[in-house]
Amino acid sequence: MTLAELRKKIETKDANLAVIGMGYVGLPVACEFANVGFDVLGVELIEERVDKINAGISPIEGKEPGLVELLQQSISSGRLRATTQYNELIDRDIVLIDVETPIDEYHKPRYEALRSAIRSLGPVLKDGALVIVESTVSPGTLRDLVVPLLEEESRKQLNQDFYAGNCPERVMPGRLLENLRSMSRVVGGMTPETTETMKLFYRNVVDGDLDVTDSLTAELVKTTENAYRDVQIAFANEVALICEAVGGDVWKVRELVNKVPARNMHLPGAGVGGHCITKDPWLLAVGAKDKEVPLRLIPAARVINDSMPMHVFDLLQDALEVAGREGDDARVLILGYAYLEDSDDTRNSPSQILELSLQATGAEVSIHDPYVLGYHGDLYQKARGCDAVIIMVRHQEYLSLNLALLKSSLRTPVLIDGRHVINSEQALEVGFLFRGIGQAMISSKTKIDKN
Ligand code: SAJ
Repeated sequence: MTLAELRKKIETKDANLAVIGMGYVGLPVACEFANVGFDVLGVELIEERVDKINAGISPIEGKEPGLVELLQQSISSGRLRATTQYNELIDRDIVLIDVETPIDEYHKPRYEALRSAIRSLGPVLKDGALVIVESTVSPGTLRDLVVPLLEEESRKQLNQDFYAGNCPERVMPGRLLENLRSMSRVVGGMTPETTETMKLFYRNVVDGDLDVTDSLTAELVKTTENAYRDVQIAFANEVALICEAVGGDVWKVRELVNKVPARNMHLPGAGVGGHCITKDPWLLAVGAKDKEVPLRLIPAARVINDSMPMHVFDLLQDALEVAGREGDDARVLILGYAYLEDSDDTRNSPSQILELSLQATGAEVSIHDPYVLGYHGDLYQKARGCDAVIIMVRHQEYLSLNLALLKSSLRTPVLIDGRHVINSEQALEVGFLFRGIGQAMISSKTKIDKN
């Protein structure tokens, strides 16, 4: 099949597709294309997940507006089906690859899932098929890994017997469908004609801009857009540390800095979690490192952001010392275990690092999070008898804390604010020993009354 023939089949929606990897990215994509009339085969290794999908049950935790209904429509219309069997891909015109691409402790990409998907796809790859990598990969991966492996496993030639490109995902947990439809996408084929064919295909589900370019640029854009955010957050965090040291208030500083045109100082905080911002800067860096490019800023930003949970730990230890409560017999309540406000997603959460560090000192740690299973409950009850409360996530519920009630519940009134939720003056008026990221150290002579 030529690309011209494939474009005709896309226009009449006779082109069928497969989505390899039915997770946060693959499932919504499969549902969206099925919903606009394409025949979609979802390929997934985990049998239990396949069964759930075929029964119209979403395997994704957390609230995803519209996803369950869309999945049920797609399954009942017969346009979406899931399987564990790669040999069913034999008739697929378009194959989307949405598998995980994590990094290891040495910040190297782990492409096992990607390689395994390609090795299974190769032998059954249809003549003239279009393979699109949506997973986030380091720049050059399609050219240097995906295509050569696919040619070897399929015994086919790129741009003769099959076509390939990148269209990096831009989804966000909690807004999977909304982002998929509205966010612009970068469409990068290995040839301009492949790119045009991909654009025609994605126009069926994406209302946002489809920015056409080449495959390498698409890989660079995706990893750069997240590395940019990580560096910006690290800058804000470093300014916060300076403000603490010199007696300033980083929130006031940020407000006034951002009044200056072309300034966009991000939010300092208790750390950077999630599976995008923590990983993509390393994916961007790895390509350059192999070429001996002296990378200093991007790795440094990761180090700064990864250090912030321990900075919160230090603020707590300082406050406990002033309060005369040693770390090893302290009882601490962490407010917020997800990595992001009003989310239940705990991947790479800064709170997990803080919890482990506190437990290592012998402190007794309890956790409250209205979204994360196992940590629900009345936070004032949980605060009873504690020596400190630490706010790690800006969940809606924490924006209206009853400070007087919270203080009366505590054994020692220490309040650490990792996300600028609390007005420090109010905290002091109520009698807390307060420490906030980016806010001046309250004088250690602050008089406090222990309950
Ligand atoms: N964070 C800060 N300061 C900030 C912004 C975020 O400390 O100024 C922290 C958050 O608390 C969180 C982490 O960084 O722990 C990540 O927050 P995020 O808002 O970047 O959320 P993510 O990780 O879900 O990032 C996604 C990304 N979207 C995609 O990859 C498609 C990212 O590119 C988006 O910029 C981001 O959402 C967004 O804008 O919402």
